[in-house]
Amino acid sequence: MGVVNITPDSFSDGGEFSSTQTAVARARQLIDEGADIIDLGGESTRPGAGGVTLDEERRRVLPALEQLAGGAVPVSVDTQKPELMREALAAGASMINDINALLAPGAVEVVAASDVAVCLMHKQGTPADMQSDPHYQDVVAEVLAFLTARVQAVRAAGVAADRIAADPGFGFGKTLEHNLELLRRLDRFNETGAVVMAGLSRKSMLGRITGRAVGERVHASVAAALVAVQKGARILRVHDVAATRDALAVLEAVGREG
Ligand code: HH2
Repeated sequence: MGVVNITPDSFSDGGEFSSTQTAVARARQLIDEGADIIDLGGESTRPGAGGVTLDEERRRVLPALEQLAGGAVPVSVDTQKPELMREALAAGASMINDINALLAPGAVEVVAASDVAVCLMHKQGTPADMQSDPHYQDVVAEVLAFLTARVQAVRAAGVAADRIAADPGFGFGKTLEHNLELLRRLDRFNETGAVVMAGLSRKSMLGRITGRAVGERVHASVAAALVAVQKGARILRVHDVAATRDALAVLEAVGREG
């Protein structure tokens, strides 16, 4: 899954693709590099982010979606807002990626009334406050329990398990040690019955490990992506598609024997 943030303030690519034209061009570049899904986002959820209005998010996302929907690969929309989910589905989105796990009133119903895929992500707190003091007794058990309950709730509303991805939400209300523990045990998230998705690309945990600024985290991101796949992730949310593709090609070639 190649990420395109149509925002002025995303931590990883803020401002680079904030017009419809640059966002669509970026999406097409990521498709050429081998992305199987494009994830369009119009709201930064970086630590400390304040959120955007529905009108502003709609203005950022829908024009690019309209140009990309029905093209070479399915388009996912990264939003927490049920109203935008509904409009995105009408405009041809194939997936809803919700860092709030469809907890907003009406969100489950919007997805259930469609036939698209959905990603349910865990976070502790909100982007505005989530990194102030993340706290867990047992991070893997708590995130797993949350995602299992959300997968069950969405399935109960009529969404088949093979339409659902579950994502532990690296960096969303987690310390470096919490993130590492989740990555070590990522295979456990298959217990949710959903496809496991992971977003580690360019995140600050990689900056903490390597000492590198956000624009210099490609190698660390690729290493993290390979670990995630080996631990069972089936969808990788990444900014650097070509580099990740090459690494996955090596992994697949090694695994092909037998
Ligand atoms: N991470 C970000 C945003 N959306 N969705 C899922 N499912 N998993 C993630 O890990 C995830 C996500 C944050 O990264 P990015 O979009 O690059 O930055 P920003 O939120 O600042 O736009």
